[in-house]
Amino acid sequence: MAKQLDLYYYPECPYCQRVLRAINNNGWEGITLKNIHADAEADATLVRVGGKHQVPCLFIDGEPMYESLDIIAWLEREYA
Ligand SMILES: N[C@@H](CCC(=O)N[C@@H](CS)C(=O)NCC(=O)O)C(=O)O
Repeated sequence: MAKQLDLYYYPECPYCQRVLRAINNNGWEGITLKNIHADAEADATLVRVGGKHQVPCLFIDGEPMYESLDIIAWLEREYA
């Protein structure tokens, strides 16, 4: 079964832009985008589950992964 992938981000964040660019350039599909500046519940979930208020954060089946370069590297492997 496919993993549930949720990317917590906000548009003004350059590290988020880096991840979003990689997603768009590679045509990776099936990633749900959660804009924490537009979605208060997502903002709260990020801190409650992830433990810190930092974006980008990719939730992989509910498990948070921080750091844009780690996220891109993980996605490259997943979508290879
Ligand atoms: N090294 C991190 C840097 C991430 C980072 O600094 N994100 C900023 C936004 S650009 C952040 O979450 N700041 C805390 C906040 O906005 O509350 C990465 O590459 O993902």
